[in-house]
Amino acid sequence: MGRRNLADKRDLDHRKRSRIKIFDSSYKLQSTLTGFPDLAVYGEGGVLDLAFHPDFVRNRQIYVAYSVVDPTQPGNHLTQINRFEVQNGSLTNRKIILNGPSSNAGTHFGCRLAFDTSGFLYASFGERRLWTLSQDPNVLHGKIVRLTDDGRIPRDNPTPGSPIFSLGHRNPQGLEFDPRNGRLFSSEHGPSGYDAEGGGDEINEVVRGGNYGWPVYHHRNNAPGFIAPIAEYTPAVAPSGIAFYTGSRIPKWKNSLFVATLRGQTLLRLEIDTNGQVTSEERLIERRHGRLRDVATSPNGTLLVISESGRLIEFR
Ligand SMILES: [Ca+2]
Repeated sequence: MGRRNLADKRDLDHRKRSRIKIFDSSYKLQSTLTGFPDLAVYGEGGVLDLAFHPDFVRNRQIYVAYSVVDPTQPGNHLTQINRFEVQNGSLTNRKIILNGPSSNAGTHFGCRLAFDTSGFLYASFGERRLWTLSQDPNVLHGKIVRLTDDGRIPRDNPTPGSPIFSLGHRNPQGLEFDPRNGRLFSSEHGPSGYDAEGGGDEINEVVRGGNYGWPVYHHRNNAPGFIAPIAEYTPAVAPSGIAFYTGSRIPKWKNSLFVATLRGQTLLRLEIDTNGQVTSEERLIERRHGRLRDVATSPNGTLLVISESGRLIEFR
């Protein structure tokens, strides 16, 4: 397949610069959205992810996860999910969908957003360096949550009255549904040395009510009642955004799960069978473009990768 480097054309890094850039299908900058109420860039925090409402074309709603000062805990920041309408190039009608985990640490925010085909919103939260809380069902540290599109708790969540869908996560920075069957997958950073031996980065299939072990079990350690990763990386690759390739331009990549890695500076391509098992793995563009932040299928059917420095790479 061909590959083109759009590096000098555009900076798509929306993560920490407090803006969302909108491009046309030929990657020409159309407009920029700014003005996130209460946004407080702090450590690894900032603008973390955005998701389009499944009915965006009609209702113009987007969801943006970003860090804000915790008004109830001086010195703390929390991850907040906000919904906006995009009207005339501006963000309007803000609604706070969820206040996520709070901490005074500047790390392990997560956070990724994804909608399932029934219109429920999922978000992945890191443990904000308060690792024992990943096992605490009363707080949102180290959890993946499931909400209605206006932030209510669905009646059929695993625990009635709780937004928690799964627990025992450390710092999940990738979240995506398999388009073939609706199974949910996440990427997650393993321990850094201060909290357990380093490495142990994970790709998980996220199931309802699942416990992914942190901080009790990590790497490939496991015990009954806990779910081991479907792929594990030691030494660490620092997995960030993930995406299933759903385009038609590169047929042999169809339905592969791609993982952008930061420390690994590589794009992983995993083939996952319909039982959620990894059957093959390939490493692409290793150490060619620095740290890779995110990956997506484009509306043109190509595969797009964005680097930490704002370089956009297109496979076509
Ligand atoms: Ca785990």
